[in-house]
Parts: sequence; C-alpha cells; structure tokens
Amino acid sequence: MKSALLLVDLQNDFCSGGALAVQESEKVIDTANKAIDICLKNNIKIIASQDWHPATHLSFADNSGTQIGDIGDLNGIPQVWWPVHCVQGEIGSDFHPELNIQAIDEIFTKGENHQVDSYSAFFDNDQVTQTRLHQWLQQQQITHLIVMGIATDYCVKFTVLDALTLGYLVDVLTDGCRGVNLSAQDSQNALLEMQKSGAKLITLNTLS
Ligand code: VGL
Ligand code: ZN
Repeated sequence: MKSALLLVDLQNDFCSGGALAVQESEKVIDTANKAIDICLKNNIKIIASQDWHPATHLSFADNSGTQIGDIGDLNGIPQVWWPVHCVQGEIGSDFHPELNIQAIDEIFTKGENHQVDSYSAFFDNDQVTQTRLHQWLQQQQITHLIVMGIATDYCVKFTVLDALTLGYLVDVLTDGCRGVNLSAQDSQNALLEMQKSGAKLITLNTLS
C-alpha cells in the first residue's frame, strides 16, 4: 500500500500573528516537521494543500458586507464569514517559514473561485469543482493518507471526509491539528465526526 502525508494549509495566516490564527500553531509546525522526517525515511510522499484566494473572494466578510464569524449563505451554500486571509501572492498565503517546505513533493491550491469557498483539498464546497489532488493520487497509486494541519474544524475535516468518500484509507494525526473553534468544542466534534466516518485517529508517537 502506498501512502502520502497530506499537510493541510500550514500557512502564515492560520499561524500566530496571522489573520485567522489558530492556537498552538507552533506545535503544528513542529509536528509537521517531525512527521515529514519520518515519512522521508519511509519513502512516503509529502504533499500540501494551500488556501489560495483572490482578493475578491466572497467568503471575506469585507467583500460580502457581513460580520466576521457570522454565518450566512454564499450562492446557496452555508458560509462562515472570514477575515481577509490567504490572498494569492501575499505573505499570509505563504507556508510557515519554519516548515520544511523543501520536502514537499506537490502542492494543491484551492479556493481560487471567488464565488465559492473551498475547505476540502479535493472539492469546492459546492462539491462540483475538483482540485488536481484525487487525479494525482490515483496516478501515484496512493491509497492511504496521513492527514494533519489547520484548521481541524474546517479544511482538515472536509478534506478527510472527502478522502473517505473517495475511498482512501485515512489516518488523522491529531497532535498535528488545531482548529478555529468558533464554538469551544468544534475541533473535538470534528475529530469525532472524522472517526465516525471511518478515519483512524493517530498520534505522532505511533508514526514511525
Ligand atoms: C480554512 C477557513 C477559511 C482552513 C480556510 O484552512 O481551515 N478555514 N479558509
Ligand atoms: Zn480560506
């Protein structure tokens, strides 16, 4: 069985000092680098998703005349309104400087269509448009994913649920995940939902 380590959105805007920072992002980057080292030793490919929005993206509260953190509707799909984040070509969209970026074999951008948000690294939130990820994994004959990153309750969750739907075997590296937690339990609930849907929850010490 061929595996890949999928690093979800390890970008400046989701880390300390960024527009949409999660708690303990330093731990996430540290865990990512440790997981990368283990995967390099085991010949496991390392891939990353990158939230990559045009400045006009309608998930940004400023562009939709809404309040950050409120929930609304974007073209018929429930939408949390976000601060401006991960704008293409800006520092906020860069991978964290302490991440071992050199080790990344392939990057999959998402969220480029300003009309629809894209949490999953596979599909836009309308479940219509696909990124290159599924096709690339099929070409590589990779059937098992180790997933970690930010945010547990958005991009990690929807990436994992789509991966399971597409038939991948999925391990979630929980100590490499942190969430936004608009409500305090969101990340915990997201992990439980991933587990119920068939993901295995693992920690770094079991990865070797
Ligand atoms: C994300 C909110 C908006 C994420 C991306 O990476 O989880 N969350 N855009
Ligand atoms: Zn985004």
